[in-house]
Amino acid sequence: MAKTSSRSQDKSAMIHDQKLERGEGGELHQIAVSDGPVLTTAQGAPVSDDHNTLKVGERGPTLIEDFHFREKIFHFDHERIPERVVHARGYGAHGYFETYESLAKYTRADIFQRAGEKTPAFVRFSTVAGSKGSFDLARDVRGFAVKLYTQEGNWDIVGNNMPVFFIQDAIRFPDMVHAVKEEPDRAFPQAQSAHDNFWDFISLTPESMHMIMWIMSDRAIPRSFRFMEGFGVHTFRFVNAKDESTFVKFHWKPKFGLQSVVWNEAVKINGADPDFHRRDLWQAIQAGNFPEWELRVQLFDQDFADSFDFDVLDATKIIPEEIVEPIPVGRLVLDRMPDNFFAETEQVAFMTQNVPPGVDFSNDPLLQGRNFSYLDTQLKRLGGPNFTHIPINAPKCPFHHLQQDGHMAMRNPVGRVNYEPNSFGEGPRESPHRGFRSFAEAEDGPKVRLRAESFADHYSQARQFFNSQTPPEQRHIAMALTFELSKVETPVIRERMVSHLLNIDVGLAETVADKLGLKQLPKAADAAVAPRDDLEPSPALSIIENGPDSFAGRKVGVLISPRADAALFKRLRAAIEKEGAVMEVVAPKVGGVEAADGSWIEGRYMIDGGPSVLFDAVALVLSEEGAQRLTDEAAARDFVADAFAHCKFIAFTPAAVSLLRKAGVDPDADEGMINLDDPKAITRFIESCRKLRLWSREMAVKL
Ligand code: HDD
Repeated sequence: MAKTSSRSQDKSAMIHDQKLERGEGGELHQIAVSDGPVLTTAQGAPVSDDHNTLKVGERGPTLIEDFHFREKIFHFDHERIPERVVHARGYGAHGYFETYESLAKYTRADIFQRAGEKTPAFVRFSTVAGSKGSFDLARDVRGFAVKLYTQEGNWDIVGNNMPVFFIQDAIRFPDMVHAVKEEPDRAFPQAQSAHDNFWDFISLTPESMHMIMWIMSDRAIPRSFRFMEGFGVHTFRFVNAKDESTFVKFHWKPKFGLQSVVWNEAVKINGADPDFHRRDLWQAIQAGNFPEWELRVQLFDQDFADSFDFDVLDATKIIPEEIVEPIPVGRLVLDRMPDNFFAETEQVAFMTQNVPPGVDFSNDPLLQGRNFSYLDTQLKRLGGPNFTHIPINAPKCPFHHLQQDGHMAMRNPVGRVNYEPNSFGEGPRESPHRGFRSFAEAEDGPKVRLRAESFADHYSQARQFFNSQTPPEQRHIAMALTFELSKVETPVIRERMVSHLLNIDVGLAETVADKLGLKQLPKAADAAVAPRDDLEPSPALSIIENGPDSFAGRKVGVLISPRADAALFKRLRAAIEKEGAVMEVVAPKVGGVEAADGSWIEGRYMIDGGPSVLFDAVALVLSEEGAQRLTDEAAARDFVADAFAHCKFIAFTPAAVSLLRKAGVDPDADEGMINLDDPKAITRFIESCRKLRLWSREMAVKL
């Protein structure tokens, strides 16, 4: 019997390849496909049949000779690379950095020499603890890693959306990460810090207390990557052409202001759309609404560092923006999604040690340790030392070095000379003038394993952070601590945490202790340095104080019913779009509804596929009959009840009152409930939405 077969001989195949094509009216048709490029093996051999392995007879054993099958499965078996040990789940985009003015006075970094210069950039946002397939709205730090392809080498600012960190010395990082990740015997919880191991480690690590305030705040549940800040965290150095150094801290400020969700919303978003942040970035960039951040730098000299209340080398401390004002130096715009997620976002390798001439490190012991870890991890993750040959990691400036061979070498030297010095006058040479020169800081001292005493105050800035929050934000911190600690099974760990909170804010400690059912308050934790209460609150630390001044970039979910008022719907859409926001329509059925005037209103979601947690504000454009029907649907009642409980602005047609009431929402509850019966109501709705949430409602709904 002949060993070859072809799909034309395939008796069981009933379905032919199909392709979608648009007809003249824009409608999609399926058509059969017969031509297109010929499928080949990776070696280029054309393939005759990709659906059937090579067998002896129709029902006989498969032959090992089937090289196409073996190559296909072999490659599939090796599709995965190890996920990042932290920051496994991430999403990236391309863009550019535009320099405002020359910073030559402070740094010789080429990127800061010429006003208006654009430098290509790639940014990857991430969560820290969860695996690659975890959900986006975990309570977690967000990674904010920026790769700038400068004319003098790649510069990576591998930062987070919080300006401080859990630990002061890199040697503690593996313990901290082990503690937060799923517990090793049971392999859960996934992407959560709400478990014993994490809080055990934290409660035994007072240096983490400032970071704990950040991570229990709404900073840990951002509404969008587009609405969060980024920070380089450490103190770095700028070095100018005269080899003079200035300390620098990097801050990324989102153009559209800060915004977070509330915890009850985050929990529901994770079910409704686990890819909420990814989808948001994708949609914004595809729609041409390019996210943007301003880079601001805090610059200070040794005298300031010596006089500052805390050690500038301690990554658990900030320098309040009110003390050293961040100066705007450029803007980062993200305007293109990767063509391929794996090739770019997964394989991108960020490394703190990637700095160009003019940028240098400080002695921050966390940064010094990171400078080892990031190179090391890429070898494991990307499988060899040639990961800079992967296009996303390659510099975009001219480069010449003498490194060669190794796994998957893609760029191989030509010619005879692969060493220097050499007598042939070939090959690259060092440039003492242009090359990277470390700042010549004088160092002298005994070798010790010690933590400097200047790192010993663990509570003062935690207290300052708490005192800088608005009342709703303070409540959210208390609720987050209560939630997290309620999941801790070991009572002594819960108590130990409350003993730390007593050093931060007694009211906070009391609220949490009460919710945790503690019979009495424990003693305050011993503090190496007494917590200070003379630090001025810093308004820059509040999200609510730093929100946007427009509703641009946000989303309104409009719940619509059959026989709705089409003219009102159109006016609403026009007003939302004029504000630079997006409207998405939620309808009782896939496809949309027929309005009262017979026109068709296209729907984006069915109600249970488009719950109100996906939107920043909602509008109910319902007919009497439509509203009546919806009162029977749990998803419709939840849509309304959740929007109200999450303090969102709700606009509604008078007919929607029956649904509101059935959902337990009083249509006259507060100024966040906007009845669309008066002609100016749409304007009032949009103006209200600029505030994002009606926080004064929060006490009434007891979130
Ligand atoms: Fe880290 C990844 C940010 C401390 C070791 N880190 C990683 C990423 C970000 C940060 C944003 C993801 C990069 C990407 O998208 O590929 N890490 C931070 C910040 C820290 C910090 C802001 C403190 C200020 N990290 C830190 C320490 C160590 C590491 C102290 C080890 C000593 N981090 C790593 C790593 C990762 C990483 C294991 C995992 C994957 C990778 O590097 O490429 O090397």
